[in-house]
Amino acid sequence: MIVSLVAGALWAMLPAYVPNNVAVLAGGGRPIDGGRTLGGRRLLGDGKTWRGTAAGTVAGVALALGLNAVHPAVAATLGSDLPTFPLHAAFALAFGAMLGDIGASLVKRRLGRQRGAAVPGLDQLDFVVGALGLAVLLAPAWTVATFSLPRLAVVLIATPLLHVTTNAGAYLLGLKAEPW
Ligand code: CTP
Ligand code: MG
Ligand code: K
Repeated sequence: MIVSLVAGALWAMLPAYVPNNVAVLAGGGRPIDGGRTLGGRRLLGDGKTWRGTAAGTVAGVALALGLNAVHPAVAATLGSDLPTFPLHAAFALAFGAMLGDIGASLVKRRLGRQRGAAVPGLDQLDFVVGALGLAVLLAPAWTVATFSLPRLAVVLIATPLLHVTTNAGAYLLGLKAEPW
């Protein structure tokens, strides 16, 4: 019961988890803000690039399509009500995750935090808010049906834990400049 609840919540969020990690691997090139500043500070900073954002979004959508393909087998094993991902929901989760992360950088720069500075809480949940927010806008019925309150609670508790461990791992592997 608890296993299928946690599995369902993480499965539903996977297309939102992958984009940020792919952006770390694929990032580089032209920053989205093109170097522009606001009040003497960068609008977003060099850590938010077109390439990272596009690659992260494509990866999240591709992952969702992959999950759709293996859905019958996995659902049979887990015996839970795992969702499949309509294309617009997949896009909303993946691109929304990127938008949430970009929004957080906008906020961090306004607060005077340099690129890479840690802002606990914001760093771990920005992409969840972005993903679920865009999903509610673009795929409202799917989102309400998929993210029951228990699943939402699991997402809010498990995501920061997963985020902290994957980023620490990426740092230890030399893929990321900071461990957060
Ligand atoms: N990245 C990217 N494009 C994005 C998000 C991330 O290219 N939309 C890449 C960048 O190389 C970035 C790295 O992934 O440096 C790590 O992402 P993140 O921790 O979100 O960025 P920071 O460099 O820490 O910058 P910020 O302080 O603005 O979050
Ligand atoms: Mg960072
Ligand atoms: K971030």
